[in-house]
Amino acid sequence: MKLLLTGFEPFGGSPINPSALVLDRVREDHLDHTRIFTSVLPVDGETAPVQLIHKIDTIRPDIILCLGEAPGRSVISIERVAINLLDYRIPDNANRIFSDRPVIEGAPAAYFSTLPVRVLYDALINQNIPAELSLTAGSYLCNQIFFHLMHRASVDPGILSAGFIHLPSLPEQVVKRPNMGPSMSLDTLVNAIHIILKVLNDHTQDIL
Ligand code: PCA
Repeated sequence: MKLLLTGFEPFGGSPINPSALVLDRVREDHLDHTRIFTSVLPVDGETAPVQLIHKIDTIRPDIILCLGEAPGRSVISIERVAINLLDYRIPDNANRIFSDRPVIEGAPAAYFSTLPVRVLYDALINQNIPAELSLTAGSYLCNQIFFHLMHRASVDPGILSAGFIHLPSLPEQVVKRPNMGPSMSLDTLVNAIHIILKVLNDHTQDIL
């Protein structure tokens, strides 16, 4: 099997994005039945979906997991649902703001993740990693990419399992913010993604 794992470039004035840093640390993971491919997506509402779809077309992954940073969240958020809404609170890295418009005109209002979200949640909690099942990925780039992903997965029988997970900011990011807020260490995030990749490998093997 092939697993495509994506992260995002930094955005919103931060020089780093934990979702991109994690990719470097898990790329070499050895999974029994699965080869890992990684890609860092731009925080650009025009080019990010094009890059994602291009990667899917060239790699033809069986499993797709997209990661992003959720500043202000304290735990790993396993997203359940992508909504067909763009409503940026801050500009993207190309200085664009999209408000009150669909991600894809004429597409359904929402799609559910097809990752085994409860199994992933249980696996993290069992390893003492704080996690939640989240009902919103927001209305910015992460939700946008998640929606494009699930729209594609809805018509692509080659994609067995796909979804999105938000990561908290890193301690070195929040110490520079006025109110600081919650964070999680890179080692814990990497550990969480190791666990998630193993569960996805085993679970997808079981459903084949
Ligand atoms: N987080 C943003 C976009 C890129 C990222 O890592 C979001 O939650 O939409």
